[in-house]
Formats: sequence, C-alpha cells, structure tokens
Amino acid sequence: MGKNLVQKIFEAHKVAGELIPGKEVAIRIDQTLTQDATGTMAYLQFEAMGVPRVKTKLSVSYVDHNMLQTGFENADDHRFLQSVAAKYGIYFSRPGNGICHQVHLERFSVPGQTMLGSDSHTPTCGGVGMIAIGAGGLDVAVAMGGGPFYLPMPKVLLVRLNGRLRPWVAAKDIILEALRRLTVKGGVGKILEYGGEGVKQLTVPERATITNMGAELGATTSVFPSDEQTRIYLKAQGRESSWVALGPDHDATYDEVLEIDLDRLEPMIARPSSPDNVCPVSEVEGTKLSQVCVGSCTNSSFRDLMTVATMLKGKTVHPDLSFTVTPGSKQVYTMIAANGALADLIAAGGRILESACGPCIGMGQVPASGTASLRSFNRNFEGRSGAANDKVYLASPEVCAASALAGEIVHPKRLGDPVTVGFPERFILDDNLIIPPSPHPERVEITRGPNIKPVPIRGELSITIEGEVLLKMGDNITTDHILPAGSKILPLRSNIPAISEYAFSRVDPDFPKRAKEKGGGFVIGGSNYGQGSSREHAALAPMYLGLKGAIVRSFARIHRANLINFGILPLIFVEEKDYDAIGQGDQLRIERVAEQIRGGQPLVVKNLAKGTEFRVRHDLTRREVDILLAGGMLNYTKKAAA
Ligand code: MIC
Ligand code: SF4
Repeated sequence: MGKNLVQKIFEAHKVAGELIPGKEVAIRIDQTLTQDATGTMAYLQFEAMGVPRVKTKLSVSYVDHNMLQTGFENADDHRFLQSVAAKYGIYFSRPGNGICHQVHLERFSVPGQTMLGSDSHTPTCGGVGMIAIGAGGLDVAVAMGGGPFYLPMPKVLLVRLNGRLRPWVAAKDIILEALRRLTVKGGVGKILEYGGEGVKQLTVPERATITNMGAELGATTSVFPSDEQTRIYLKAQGRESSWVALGPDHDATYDEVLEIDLDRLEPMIARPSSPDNVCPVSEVEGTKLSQVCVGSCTNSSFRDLMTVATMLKGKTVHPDLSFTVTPGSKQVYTMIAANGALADLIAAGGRILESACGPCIGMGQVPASGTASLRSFNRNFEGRSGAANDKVYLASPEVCAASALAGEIVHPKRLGDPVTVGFPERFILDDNLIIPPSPHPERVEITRGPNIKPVPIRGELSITIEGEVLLKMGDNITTDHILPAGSKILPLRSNIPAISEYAFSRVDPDFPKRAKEKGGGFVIGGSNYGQGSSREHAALAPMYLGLKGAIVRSFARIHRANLINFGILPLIFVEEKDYDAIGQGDQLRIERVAEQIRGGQPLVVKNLAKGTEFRVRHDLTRREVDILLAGGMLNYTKKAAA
C-alpha cells in the first residue's frame, strides 16, 4: 500500500511506537525554534537539565514577541537569550531580524526534516514539506537535549485543492474556508496534508500562510509536498542544495479527505471573535473600520507586502482609520525598501512597524474603544488586541488594503483588476543579524536580569487530592483567557510568581487571590479547553497558584501536554450531565489518585458540597502517567537520570 507524505517523514524519524492513529509514537527532532516569550522558560529548563550543548542538527532562538521596551525586563531577557544561545550551541536571531516563522522559512527550513518549536505557529515551515510542530517550552528543551518528541500518532487528513484561485482570491481564503468548514476543533488529533492540482499554483510563502493558520484548526501540523515551487523558493533563498522532491505515493491512502474547489472560492473573512467565525467578505461589506493592520507570521511575506504596496500606490488610506504595516523579516523589509514599495506604503499613510509580532500579540496598536479592526493575522480571540471588548476581523492582505482605502470592509474587486507580484529570482540575502554559537562556550557567562526567576517545580502527586472548584468555564477557552499576553503581562514571562497574578484574569480577575486563599483546587472547562498559543505559562502560573486538576469536556493538544509537564491532572468528564451539575465553589476530592490513574479506569470524584459522586476519565499514556506521578516532567527526567 502506498504511503502519504506524513507517513514517510514520520517513518524516517520514528524512534519508538507505532504509526497507528491514536497510538503513542516518538520521533527524532532535527531542528528546534524558540521565541523570546516562551524561550526564557525553555532555556531555564534546558539549563536545569545539565546538557552542555544542544544535540539537534539546528536550534535557533528568535527575539520577536517582547519588543516594546517599556521597562528593563524585555531587554534583560534578550541579553539572557543571547548568552544562552552562544553557550549552548544555538543560533541567535537578533531583535530586528524578524518574526521567527517567517525567518525560519526563509533561512533554515529543510524539506523532509522535523522541527519542534515553542510557538503554536511552528507549522508554518510545513510550507516547504517539513513536519514542524508547536509544543511547550519544556518539550522543546527536551528535544534540544536530544530527547525524542512523544505524541499520539495523528490521523492524516488530505486537503485536496481542485482547480485554480480566481482573481482577488488568496491563499488566506483557502485556510479561512477550511476553518469555516472544520471549525477551531476540526483539526485536533490530525495532520493536514495538502494535495491535488491546486497545490502547484501556490508559491511557498502562500503555502506557508495556509500551514501557519492550520494552528487555528487545532491541528498537530500541516504539510505541503516539496515540489518545483519549493525548489524555486529555496533557490531564490540561495539554498537550492537543501531541496529534495517529496510527496505521497500515487496510491497513498488517508484517514480523511476534505475537498476545496478553488475556482468557487471568494474572498473570506473571520468575524469577531474566533478564527472560525468565517463568512464571505461580501456579507460584511460596509462595516466601518478604525484600524487595518497588515503583518504577523501569517501574512507578511514579500508577496503580501508588495501586493498591498501596489494596491495603495499613489492613494491615501481613509482619514477615519489607522493603517499599520509590519514586514515579516529583515529580508522583506530590506527588499521593499530597496525597490521603493516602502516609500509607496509610507506615502499612502502606512504606519510602519518594526519586523516583529507587534499588534498580533497586543504589543501596541490597541484599537480604539468600541471600534472594529481588520487584520491580516491569524487570531482574533476576544481581548487579544489589548482592548477588552474588541471587534477584530481577519482577512487577506488584499481585503485589508482595499478596506484601508475605503474606511470600511470591502471586496477588493472594487479596485478593478487584481495586482500581480512577480516572484523574485533572488531574495536579498544577508544573515548578518543571525549570530552563530560561540566557538568557546566555556568562556560565555550567562547574563541574568533581576526579572528572571527560577522555574517553580511541583512535588510528587499526593495520595488524595482535594480542593474547591475555583472557576467554571464554557467551551473553546483559549490560553489567552488562561494567561493573557499584551504589553503589560508579556514582560513577566520569565517571572512565574509575578505573572501568576494574571492567571485567568480575563475570565475572573479575582482568580489568583481566591486560588491562594483556598490553597489551590480545580478548574472546570468545556470542550477544546486551552486552544491557541503554546505558552506553557498557562500551565505554570496556575500550577504555581496550586491548581491540581483541570476537569473538562475535551482538551486542545498543546495545553494538555503542558498540564502534564507541570503535574496538573488533565481529566475529562465521562458524562455530560456532570459538567452541568458541578458548580463553582464545590469541594471535590479524588482518593487513591495514583492507583486510580494507573488502573486506567475512570476515576471517582467526590463532590463533598453536594454529597454526590461522578466519574472522569483520562487518556494518558503510561509515560504520561509516570510524569504526572513524579510531579511533572522535570522531576520525571531527574528521576529517570538517577
Ligand atoms: C501567540 O500567537 O499566541 C504566541 C504569542 O505566538 C504564542 C506563544 C506565546 O504565548 O508566547 C503561540 O502561538 O504559541
Ligand atoms: Fe507572533 Fe502573532 Fe505569529 Fe504568534 S501569531 S508568532 S504573536 S505574529
């Protein structure tokens, strides 16, 4: 039987387990990527592991999230990261070099290799045929130390692209259509493999927009074949030698298939406040905008910015809105500066930001109160922009540019014929902002600012766990709810005691106080609990406040893994009615926890307040059970080493 591309890459990297959907498999990791907001924790944990030098083929540390230096904290973190990189054999991408995913695609991606990154949009590099997966910082630290990455083997979903995109319809519209049909839960436990005739038409940066936003489907990752388009891209990046042709066998089979007819697609838009709240742009035309932002790791390539610059050339953006542009990398920034497109953007009224995440993660550019913002980004979770009741729409750069001129959401066809941007034969190549690791690691001193605090560690799991239900929540709770970002909170990523004061603050600002008063307890969630970002702080901060277990309808993959890594029980309601019956403030008790978990049967939870009992299940592997019993991954690794 023929193999699909996912099976081929997994097979080449498998170190244990089976490639059967749902069964645990361990794969060797070739490359790792971190960014500064998750990287400090990842490297503190790597240091604690005592490995002298990374064992991967390539590890890169990026600085792109915490770029506003409103206090000393972010700059201190940058210096810490730079010294760690020099000492432990990691390439360091300096602030200003660009957004991790865009730069990694340009300068380091290799078809057929595996990558683990401490950022949920790591799948961007699936655009060249890598298996690139987002994970918590601790899992990335383990991979840097040479450990394999364990995951339940995902199902493989073939997304067959038929036909060709029509004028004004972009790659972004393909992934928005997938989100419309599959929702933010539709990709959980799956890898999306793209195929079909329509693939050939898409350049690598367009493919990367699609694999990037596959994260919003909850998918483990997304991957395109490595073909002629891939060769052309890598050649233009001066890296043709990294290219190999890779694809599925002609008789490959898949667990599921989704067909998308490109010639029937039209420009799409995600309405507030979920990336799957998608409809055709035509349905929301006329919505007044106070802000339009082009950029983020989804849509900030040379092609994207050239498209926008060409559409705006000689015109002025609408007087009632603010228009920001973020080039995804120094390469993109330099190229639009050299060819004059930057001047066109400035002349049209663009507010040009440095090459970084910026407004995507609430680092500045918070929209005006009660107004709508249109962005070319990937997430519009409520409050993520920095304003509590924000109204953020997501669409292609084409829709953004047309709407910036109109002052309201419009279909870009209003501007007449579509613009075409030629693919550069050669990108401007200069890696001067990427610092290789030191040849003399013994001479490198790690620089540690006062905001960098040690990683808290949980003790072994106790025999009985008991505590109050500290918070009850609904479906699709994101890690932005659990531990928000933004310019005030992001600088505390290296300081768990300080950042824990913001745990669940978006749901209930009294949570930290209550958790401390009650000595910890449980939280209750609905389905897809913990979707979104990979930030392990969403597990670390609650753990620090004494959270013992999260009982939910279902989990998002990365957050579930982070809970286990930090010794918090991830439990799932067996019966729907028990979710309804439980209330905030109820006192819960689970006895003989270790024994019950090992037994594999559903656990009995006593609701002492109501005098009732209910059952919860877990889907932990044996290894995960051992990690939990040890009180988290760091304890487990230490125990294993001893
Ligand atoms: C995000 O888009 O939410 C982030 C910020 O890039 C996160 C990582 C983080 O929280 O540091 C992600 O997607 O993993
Ligand atoms: Fe940065 Fe936004 Fe991409 Fe996250 S989604 S890596 S915050 S640009």
